[in-house]
Amino acid sequence: MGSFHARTLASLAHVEVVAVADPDEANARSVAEQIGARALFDPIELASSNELDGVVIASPDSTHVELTLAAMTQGTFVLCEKPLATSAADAIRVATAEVTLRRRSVQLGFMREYDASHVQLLAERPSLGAIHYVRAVHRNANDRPRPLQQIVGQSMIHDIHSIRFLTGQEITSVMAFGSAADQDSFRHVMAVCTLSCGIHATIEFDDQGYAYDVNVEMLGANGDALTGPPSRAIRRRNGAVDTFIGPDWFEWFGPAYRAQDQAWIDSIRADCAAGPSAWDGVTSQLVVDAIMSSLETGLPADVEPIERPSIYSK
Ligand code: ISE
Repeated sequence: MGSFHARTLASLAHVEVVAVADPDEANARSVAEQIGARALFDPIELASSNELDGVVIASPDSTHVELTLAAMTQGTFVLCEKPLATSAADAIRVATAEVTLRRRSVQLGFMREYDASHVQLLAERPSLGAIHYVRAVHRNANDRPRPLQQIVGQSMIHDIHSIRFLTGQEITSVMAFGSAADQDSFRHVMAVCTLSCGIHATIEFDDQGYAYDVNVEMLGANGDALTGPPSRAIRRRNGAVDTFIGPDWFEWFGPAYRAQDQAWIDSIRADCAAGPSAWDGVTSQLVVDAIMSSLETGLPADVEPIERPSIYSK
C-alpha cells in the first residue's frame, strides 16, 4: 500500500513526494528511485520530521498509532491506512490527542467513501424512503486462510464503516458466526448488526472467494439500490458473457484510492482535515472488538457506547 500511495501521490498536481521510509531498504530505495524521492529506513524518523505538510502511514497495523501520534505532534497532516489501531483503546489515544490539540489532522483510509458507486448509493438513500435493511458483501481471493483478527480488523472494518457512513447510524450490537478453515484461521464470517435506529445490517465476508468482490445493498420502503462493480468491459466469448472483476482491490477500487489521495491533498492545501476521521477509526474499532467477542462467546455482543467529542460533530 505504501508504494501504491507514493506512486499515486507523485502523479498528482501540487505534490512533491520528498521521502519514503521502509525498514526494507531495498524496497525503500526502489520506490524512492521510481518517483525521485529520498529513501529513509526508519519510518518514525520520517513521521517525526517537522518539515512535512503531510505524511501517509501505510505500515503494518500495529505501528499506525505511534507513527500517527509522532506526525500529529509536529502539526503534520496524516493519511493513515485503516485500521487506525489494533484495539479501541489505542484508537482512542489518537482521538484524544486530536481533542487535546483542538485540531483534526488525521484522515483515515476508508476509501470506499470516494468510490463512485458508493457515492451514488448515498445520494440515492433519500429516494428509498425509510431504510429497512442493509446488506454488505465482501470477498477476498486470498489463497491462504487468515487469522480472525485480520479478517475482522483489516477487511470487515471496511464494511462496518460503509454501513455507518451510508446509513448515518451507529452499530449498537452484533451477533457473529464464523466458519473455521483450520485451527487458527477462518474462511467465512457473517455478522448481523443492529443499528441505532433499530434496523439490521449484515456483513458477509469470504476470504478465499472466486475474485475480489464488494457490494452494498440498501433496501428501503420505496425501493432498493446497490453498488455495482466499477465500470468494466463485458466480454462475450465461447458462448458466455462475463465481466472482469479482478483479483484484488487495486483493480476494483483504483479510482477510489486516487480520489481519496486527491481529497487528502486538497484538504492539506485548505489547511483543514476532511474525510473519514480518527473518530470513525475509534467507532469502527469498537464494532470490530464486539464482533471478535461475539465470535469467541457465541453470544450477541453490545458495542461499547462512547461519547463523540465535539470536534467530531457531524
Ligand atoms: C485489504 O487490506 C483492504 O484494505 C481492502 O480494501 C479490503 O477489501 C481487503 O479485504 C483487505 O484485506
